[in-house]
Amino acid sequence: MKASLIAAALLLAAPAFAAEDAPRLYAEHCAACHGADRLGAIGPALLPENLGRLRKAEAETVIANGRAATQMPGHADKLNPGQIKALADYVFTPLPAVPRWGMEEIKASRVLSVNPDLLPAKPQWNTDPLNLFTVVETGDHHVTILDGDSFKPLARFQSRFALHGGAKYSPDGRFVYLASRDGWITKYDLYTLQIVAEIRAGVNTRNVAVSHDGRFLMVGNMLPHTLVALDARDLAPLQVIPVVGDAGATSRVSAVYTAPPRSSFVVALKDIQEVWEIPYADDAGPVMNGFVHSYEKGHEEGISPGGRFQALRIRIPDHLDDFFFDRTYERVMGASRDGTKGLVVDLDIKRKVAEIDLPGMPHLGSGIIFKKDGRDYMATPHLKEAVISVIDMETWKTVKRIPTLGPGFFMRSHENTSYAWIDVSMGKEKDAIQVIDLNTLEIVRTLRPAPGRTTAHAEFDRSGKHVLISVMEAEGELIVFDAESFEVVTRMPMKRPVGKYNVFNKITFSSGTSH
Ligand code: DHE
Repeated sequence: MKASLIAAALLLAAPAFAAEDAPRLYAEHCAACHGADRLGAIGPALLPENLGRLRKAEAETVIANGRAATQMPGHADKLNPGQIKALADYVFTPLPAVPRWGMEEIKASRVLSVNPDLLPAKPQWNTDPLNLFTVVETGDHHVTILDGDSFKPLARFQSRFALHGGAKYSPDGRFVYLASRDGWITKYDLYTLQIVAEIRAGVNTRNVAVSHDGRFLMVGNMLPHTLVALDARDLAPLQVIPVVGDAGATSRVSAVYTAPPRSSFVVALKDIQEVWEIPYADDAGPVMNGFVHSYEKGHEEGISPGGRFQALRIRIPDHLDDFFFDRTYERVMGASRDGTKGLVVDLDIKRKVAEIDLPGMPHLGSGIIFKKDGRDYMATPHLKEAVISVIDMETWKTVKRIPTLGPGFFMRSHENTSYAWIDVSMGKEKDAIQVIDLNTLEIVRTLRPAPGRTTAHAEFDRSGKHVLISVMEAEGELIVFDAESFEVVTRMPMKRPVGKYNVFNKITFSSGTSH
């Protein structure tokens, strides 16, 4: 047979995956995590406007091999190259209409369960209100409120689907705010153990920040490309801020955090090379030479020049997937997940002031600050490298790379300990927790409290005497360690407990934990 005939025969024999197969393949392999409507659920929204920096060829590689440091598995064993290509084409095809999620829709979604003005002034239980932990159990989408003295639960309630990111507290530690990947923000009262209000601020949400004065929440969305300001009292929406750069390019939000001494929210963006600062103090004064994009209360569409919250935009030479403040909150260390260099942006000088050697997907949001010989150092895990980087916060030089048993997600310490606890859950030795002596910068202990099971995310109690660790499995557990002897104190069964957040450590902005 001639070569051309063989080719034709092979072509006929190969299964044809026409575009119409893609919706079926999507429903079968993708919808459970990314939503039947492609608008995101546990996984992000899969729309051309949300795939950002990803190219179609890279999308095919991700579908085939999975994505490091996420819950995205590889599909090469289930799908052939034709099917993978059909799926990549499909997710790059625009939806006939992306649902609008503006002020009107946000407002209509709000559920106010309790009048915040009628809540009793004191806790309805008798334990240390500042040593509570909020524990997020994604196994069955519940939250446990745990007494950090007795390690007994005070309450357990159903949460929204797939909470992600740290629980955030009001400055007095009374209220906890939770964000779900599908846009819901929940306000929960720890004194009376009940939900106060809920609102859907986005279709696909990144995270939420609480102003240090307790008045405002700022929600960062992946879809639509907006920031949404809420009244912390009752979650009433105050303003929708479109995330728009030069020439009308819009962006997903990478993260929004509060900067207490600046009375502002600081925002990193996935698709635009800018950092935004949004002041919230009443006397914030005029916004300097930044561009103002705001969406005033009552405005339905477009960009208005006014609005309570205005964004000052700082141009930078990279996209930031996450960032970390120095102790003064004047400088932001940021990094793109696929880059090799981190950068330092000075929020006062309003430009990049240094570069940091940071390959291997640093997970900056999980970093800690600690003092050694009177100097501030920052330490961060990497999602793709078996190492903890230690960075001098004056020179911005990487002074040490501590080899670990594998890449990891989280790192924690506390003012009353000289140890930092890390997980190595992104590598093969998922069950190991390692302890670093911050004086010698050496690993001094490797613990395997649940052999063979994924173990991650440490958080200290208020005193720094105990460390809580998660066995992140469907039938998982929370394990409490003595922070000095490394002995197990107690264990509690939980349903995939992902994160736990101590009230005191969060509201005092402990340098050993995230804020
Ligand atoms: Fe997270 C916090 C980004 C995947 C569990 N994660 C955060 C924050 C960001 C972030 C920006 C800080 C938000 C905050 O607290 O305000 N996470 C990302 C990603 O980009 C990444 C790699 C991919 C993605 O899916 O978006 C990712 N994260 C995961 C997971 O797969 C984890 C392990 C399990 C899950 O349920 O999603 C996970 N992320 C967490 C946790 C925190 C978090 C537990 C809060 C840590 C803390 O102590 O504050």
